Amino acid sequence: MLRKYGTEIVRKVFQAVVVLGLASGAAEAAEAEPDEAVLQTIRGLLEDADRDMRALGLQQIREAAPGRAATEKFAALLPQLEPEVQAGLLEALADRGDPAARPAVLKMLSSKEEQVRAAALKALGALGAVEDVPLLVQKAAGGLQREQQAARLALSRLRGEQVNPALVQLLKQSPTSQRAVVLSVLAARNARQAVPEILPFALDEDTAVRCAALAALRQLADQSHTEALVQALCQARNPAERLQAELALLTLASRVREKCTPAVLAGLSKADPQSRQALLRVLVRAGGPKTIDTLAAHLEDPSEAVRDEAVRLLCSLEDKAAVPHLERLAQSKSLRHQILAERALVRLTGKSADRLQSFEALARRTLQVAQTPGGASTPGKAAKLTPIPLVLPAPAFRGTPVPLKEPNVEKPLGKPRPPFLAPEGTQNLALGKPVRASDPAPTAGELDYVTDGQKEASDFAILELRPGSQWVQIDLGQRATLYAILLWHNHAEARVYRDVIVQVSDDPDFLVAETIFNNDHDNTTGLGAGADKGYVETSEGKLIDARGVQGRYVRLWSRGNHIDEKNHYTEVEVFGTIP
Ligand SMILES: [Ca+2]
Ligand SMILES: [Ca+2]
Repeated sequence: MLRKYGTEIVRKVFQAVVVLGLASGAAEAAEAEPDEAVLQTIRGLLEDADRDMRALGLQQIREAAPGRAATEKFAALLPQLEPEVQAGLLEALADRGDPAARPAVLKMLSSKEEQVRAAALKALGALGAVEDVPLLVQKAAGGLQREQQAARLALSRLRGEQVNPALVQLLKQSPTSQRAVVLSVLAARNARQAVPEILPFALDEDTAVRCAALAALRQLADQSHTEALVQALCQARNPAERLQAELALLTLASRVREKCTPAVLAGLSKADPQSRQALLRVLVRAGGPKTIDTLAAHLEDPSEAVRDEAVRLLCSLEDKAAVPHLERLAQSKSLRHQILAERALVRLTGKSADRLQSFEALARRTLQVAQTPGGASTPGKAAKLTPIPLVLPAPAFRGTPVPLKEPNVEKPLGKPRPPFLAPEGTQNLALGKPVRASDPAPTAGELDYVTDGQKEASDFAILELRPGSQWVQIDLGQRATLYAILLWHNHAEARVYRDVIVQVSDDPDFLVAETIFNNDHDNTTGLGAGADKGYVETSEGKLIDARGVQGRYVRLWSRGNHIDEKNHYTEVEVFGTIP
């Protein structure tokens, strides 16, 4: 291994190993005065031109020469080193974990080099004290991006019983610009005891603060805070905030189930139509015997939007007790309600799809006249084509084994996918957009995971829906021209998801829809047989050509995968332009 180095380096390594080896015996007495020869050797390694020699020196700082006196001598080297080595030494001192280095680390915060300042901020996470909280908050809210991230990380790691109380104190006193940071840090620190102090900020004057408080409460709240979250939902001043409040309530309902039902029902009687729709979704998530009766009562709601939502939710239940209500809806005057009810009855009771198909044919005739056609549009000749900007997650496995027994699966390309060209200005329109799913109570994860930009393979970042044919649906907020859809189910393993179908529509219930991908070759899902091939899940995701189709909603179906019956989503990106 040492062959690549010259004899000079071999000699230095040999010398260092001898000196450090001799020292390791004496170093047991932790507070002993450090061996001067050891310190000199380590210093020499840090100043060496060779990268591996410096790494050896840093390794020694992490592990060798214990004790406060040695820490102080190592820390005293900081001002004399090159910036890159300073950053490395700061990291090594943090790993060493001796707070004796703190004064020297604080001095590095005034370095001219951003990487050094960021490394010093990060090191304070291990070496800092409660006194550093205000400074770290200031840097996490101000500073350059790298410093902000480092300060945030340090705040989430800082130890000591006084840290959370200090953060709560700052929450009350700090300027508005810093409050959102303090709130997210309290959430990252899992500071449950801070919830009473966080709650009032869910109704703060400032939108960013309200959203940060709701995001923190999503993580920290328990059933006793349901009423406060319902109030925050009902008082939301814009769609983004209402979405945050709903997600906080949905996550809470997944955790505490029916225990949150009384507060949700109480809120429902006073809420405006938009909040009523959200609260009905929360109620279904919580489950319990009152769900069906409450939904049935809202079939007579004065607001048409709430009535539609009650129908959708009733039709999403896996509960035969809903069947009598569905049968009544199937006889109603609304074509939308008839179709939704028939779809649910086919799924729940196995009844024939004949009646459903005649309703859907009627919808195609009537709705397509009312709407502008949703078909593909060819971009104008002037449109310049350019590769769409893709950012791929890290691969979770090497190679792409193909499950041999799975029918209709394409062979992996065996090399990176070629760039996909689309008109200039094409971007991911799905990021942060609201998501709904056929399963109103996912087994794991949350709806916003589908469009939150996090696409690394992780069990903690996956939405998991019940078995059977299930879908997720993204609301782009307005009609768009779509060129590509990039999706990841669970790419931690080489799974093949079954019956993947992707549709685009202008209608939230897909009464009329354009299918842009379908590998259900034997029509199990009942949306028609598709000619597309199955594929093996990888970190590259599946890129589907949307061919310029227009629509506001994108719906993605699947029916389990070749390993288990579950339906997973890590991320969906929808590349397009707003006309
Ligand atoms: Ca995600
Ligand atoms: Ca099939």
